Amino acid sequence: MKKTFLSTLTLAAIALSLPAAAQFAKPEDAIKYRKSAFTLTAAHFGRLGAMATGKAPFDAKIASDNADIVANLSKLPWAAFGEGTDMGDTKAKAEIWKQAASFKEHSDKFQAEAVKLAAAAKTGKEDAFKAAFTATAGTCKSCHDDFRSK
Ligand code: ASC
Repeated sequence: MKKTFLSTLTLAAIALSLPAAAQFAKPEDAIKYRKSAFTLTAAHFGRLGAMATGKAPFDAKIASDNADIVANLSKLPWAAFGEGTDMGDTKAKAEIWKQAASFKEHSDKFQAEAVKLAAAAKTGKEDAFKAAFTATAGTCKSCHDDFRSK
């Protein structure tokens, strides 16, 4: 009983410390993790994009729900760019590790804009949402331009 309680506490502590301390047994696990996070991000960002570009009608609730998800997902990939994860099934460029400070700036910018996008979506104002979407998409693009292979 006591043991079960302790391991529950341990598991809870581990879960709470994620993603900063995300542990990956193998480099390919880290690569799979970050690609999964980006795949989910693209899916939810795509739903926002459809509304921002008029391909779907603007719906404040849908925008807010998806933007919240993007803001949360935006925190996840970065802990999975550790040492030794530059090789394998990845489009990650060597510059990520060679220009680590710049990569961090880019990832911080995306996270900050994603939070602003979620706030803008919450206001229900379509113009504010569109402007924040464009700003966030710009951070995706500039990071991809510098740090992701085609
Ligand atoms: C998306 C998506 C990206 C970004 C980027 C923004 O919807 O999948 O990678 O937006 O195209 O410029």
